[in-house]
Amino acid sequence: MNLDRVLEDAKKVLEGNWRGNFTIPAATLYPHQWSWDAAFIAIGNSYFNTERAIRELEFLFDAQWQNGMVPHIVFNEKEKTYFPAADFYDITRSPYAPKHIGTSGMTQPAIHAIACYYIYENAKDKIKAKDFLSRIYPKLKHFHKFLLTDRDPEKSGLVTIFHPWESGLDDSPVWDEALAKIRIQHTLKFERLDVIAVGGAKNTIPSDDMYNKFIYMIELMKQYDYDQQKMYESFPFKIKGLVFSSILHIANKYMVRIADILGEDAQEIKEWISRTEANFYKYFHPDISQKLGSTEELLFCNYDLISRDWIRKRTISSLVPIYTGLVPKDQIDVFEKWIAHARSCGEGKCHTPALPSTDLDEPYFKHLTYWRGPIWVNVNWLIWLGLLKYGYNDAAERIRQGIFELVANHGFREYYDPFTGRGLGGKSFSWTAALVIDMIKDRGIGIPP
Ligand code: 2M8
Repeated sequence: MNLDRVLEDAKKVLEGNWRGNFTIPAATLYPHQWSWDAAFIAIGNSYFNTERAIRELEFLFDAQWQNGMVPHIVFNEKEKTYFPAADFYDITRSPYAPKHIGTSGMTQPAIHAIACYYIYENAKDKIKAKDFLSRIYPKLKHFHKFLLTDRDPEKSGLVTIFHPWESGLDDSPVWDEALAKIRIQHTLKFERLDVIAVGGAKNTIPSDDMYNKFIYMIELMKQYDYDQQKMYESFPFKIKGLVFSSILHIANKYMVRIADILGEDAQEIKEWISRTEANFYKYFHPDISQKLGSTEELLFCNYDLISRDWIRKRTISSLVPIYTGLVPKDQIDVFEKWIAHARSCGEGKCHTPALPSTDLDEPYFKHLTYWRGPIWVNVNWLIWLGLLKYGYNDAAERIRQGIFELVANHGFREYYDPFTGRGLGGKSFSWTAALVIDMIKDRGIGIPP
């Protein structure tokens, strides 16, 4: 495989999606700036375009809410191909929302501190990069504090999400039961523009049922005027997010590194880290009396704060915590076996060793549908880094090569059919390109501390 060519093609994807201040995830389908996409994209750009990577994150954080929330979408008002747009969110209802630009009213995983550290590490001009760090650091801290106060009144060190979109793994089977309990009180009239953007391939995007709930939940957030405290009291969807909390834990570790570079006191961040360490198992391991991973049901699970129960679904979310480094050494072998199992279940059916988003044996697995089965590069990237951290270099390399094979043969797509490798969803997809750049460069910057 010619990785030099893959690298050049990946750069071209990022170049093509650059819009002057930010990078779109993919043309037509996602014409605005998305929060965690921006962080992944900045990681890719950090290798060859420091300024652009910095601009990407500064533009995003300019839209930060006064309560610290970084919105999951920053809208480009000229673009009309995406629904729901700024007018639908109507963030003017919140006193904390920015006035100069339209944003969504929810957030997404906090990968940004990690991206900022990449920018510093890869920058040739360290003075400029340090200047950037000093500008962004208080904003990052404000964001993390929002997540660990407004979204964690329990002081668990783990983040509560109010909408599946906040997880980033939109229609994952993980949310099915929680969504089923939400009753749509009045039907909203809207047109699904994503159907048009994927050329009518309805089986590759979330079902209408799910999508109607997603939109209805935004309507509900508006009824709360996006008031986080009130939402915490009675919003009908409240889940301690496993992937979100895993990422935040590592982002806090990178915050300590950034604080060291800047000579800042990291005491508060270290306290957040200790909180997460103390509670991760309590919230996310369904039966502490039994060993993690002794069955697949005993892997990590998201925790539903409303039903007060673990969400026992076999999806890639359960495997992502290898990225946190919180799996004890004596249980990590078993954990790694489940990672291999997720790939090979349905023996020989998978096209490459990259992991599908849902276990192939489950009735809710769908090989073409968004986060219900296809392979996504960003979650594979997290697991790749987690495996490297624990020294499972061969297993990590299999995933890396699997991803290379997908992009080399099927292009930089949003997601891939695990059976055939066929590319699905958005074309020339930015985070796929950005994270492939990181996997090719393989400098170890992202191996969690
Ligand atoms: C997908 O989510 C958006 C809603 O935020 C959508 O379906 O319209 C998800 O894959 C999410 O993780 C991603 O950030 C976004 C843009 O790539 O698309």
